[in-house]
Amino acid sequence: MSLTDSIPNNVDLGSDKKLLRALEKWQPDFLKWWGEMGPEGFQQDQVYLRTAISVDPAGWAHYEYVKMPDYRWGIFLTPREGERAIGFGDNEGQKSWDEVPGELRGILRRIIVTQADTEPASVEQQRLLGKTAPSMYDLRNLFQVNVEEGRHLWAMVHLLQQYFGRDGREEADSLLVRRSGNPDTPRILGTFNEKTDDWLSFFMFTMFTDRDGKYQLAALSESGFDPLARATQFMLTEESFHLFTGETGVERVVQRGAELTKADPNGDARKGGGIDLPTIQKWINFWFSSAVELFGGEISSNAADYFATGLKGRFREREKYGEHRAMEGIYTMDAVDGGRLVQKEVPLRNALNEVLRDEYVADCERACRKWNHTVKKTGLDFEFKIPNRRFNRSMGMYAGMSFNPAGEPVTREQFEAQRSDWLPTPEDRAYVRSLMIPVHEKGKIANWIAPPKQGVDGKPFDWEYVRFEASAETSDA
Ligand code: BYC
Ligand code: FE
Ligand code: FE
Repeated sequence: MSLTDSIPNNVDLGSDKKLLRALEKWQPDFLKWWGEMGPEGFQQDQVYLRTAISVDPAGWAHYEYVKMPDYRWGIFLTPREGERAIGFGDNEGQKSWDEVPGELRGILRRIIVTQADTEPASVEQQRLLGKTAPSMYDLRNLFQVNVEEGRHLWAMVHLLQQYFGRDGREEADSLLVRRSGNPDTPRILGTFNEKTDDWLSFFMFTMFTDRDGKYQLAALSESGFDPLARATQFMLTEESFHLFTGETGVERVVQRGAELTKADPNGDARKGGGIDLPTIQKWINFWFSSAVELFGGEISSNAADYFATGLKGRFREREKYGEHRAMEGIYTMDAVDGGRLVQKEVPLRNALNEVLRDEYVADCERACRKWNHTVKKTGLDFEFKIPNRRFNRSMGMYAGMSFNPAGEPVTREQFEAQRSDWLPTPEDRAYVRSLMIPVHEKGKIANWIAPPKQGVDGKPFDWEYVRFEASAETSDA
């Protein structure tokens, strides 16, 4: 199969010889990386996966059994609707760019590289999880997320190779060299170097970290650099499944944890082999506080520049806002001044990271209300809370001070004294890890999690989502 056949695309790859050559050179390195850093084991098994094959909203993907290394990582840009103008910032109303404007080359490359870097990072973080999947359905969903993050890397590498010449090709190579958690060559953003080695963490990651992805991609889908806007729009189509995996995954752990709490005479879910709700809350506290860092500093001249130049807009900039310059506005935030919280007025353009973070926090709180509804239905009296954004920060304005989950200032000593109530302890992690015993048989599920309400692609939960070609020993080795 030629490369143009093996890469489904709508970017006319066949006729762009230079791009084709660059991708032909990069593809073997990508596959080598996938072999080394992608899911460990299962590479010879047939997984029932969705593959993007077109940009038609009614039928953009199809499902089939495929071995992961044979997955067809394609390149798709959402089609343009007529002439597009830059939607915001100082260049509002001018024609959007089909090529990179010389003066914006550096910052645009940086944004694309930062976005790109997260995609392989997440695959690396999740590479061992297949071995402990709680069900065949979850195993398949993990691999679906993994191959699509791989495709997101392709989407960004396409931009780097097509629009950034030799620099872009070098950046594309470096994306396969950095490694999540490696002290010498780490991934760029903090969260993407955290361990994600238990399934509760996987669900938290797809709930909270992939959700940062949704908001960042949405902001980039407003971009005046048209290829970036269209690439990220299409990535968002796939992203909703990742968020679904996280949000419903947490919900299923909550459901089971609540059931087992009710079932135990002393209300101890761990007695029945489940995850108790206070432990789930600690995982929420950890992963939410790690993910909110991804929005950057509260007061940011970078964010102001991205907006002013028309590279990165607000969430749903075109639909939600009537005024797209954001020159006059003032944003009032809780700032730290001499160890105290004070209200501070910030020019809106410098507060745009915070504006995006607001959207994100509201979305997380919506999901949390759903989890609480699930708990309530079991008759248990317990409420989850999304911690305040100031809690447990190591970057930005709040980093130098300590706050409790409600966002109130506490001393460093108070924080340390209560750390084990708020964040996972080594014992909590060991307990959760002890539950991570693989259940790979069709229709079966681990005891610590409830089954999903339905399966994937109209199939039942009890369906063969993975056909193990190799012997069980080999695939589990
Ligand atoms: N870790 O003005 P500041 C996804 C750096 S997730 C480490 O505060 P800025 C996905 C920053 O680079 C979405 N460093 O921040 C999810 C700067 O460095 P310099 C990924 C950090 O630049 C799951 C300095 O601190 N996409 O897709 O406004 C699975 C101060 O900068 C961090 C994007 O992020 C951090 N957390 O905002 C798979 C979109 N935060 O200049 C995929 C592209 C900040 O001092 N990125 N720094 O060297 C951006 O738009 C911006 O880079 C950020 C940072 C919003 C991330
Ligand atoms: Fe992604
Ligand atoms: Fe994702």
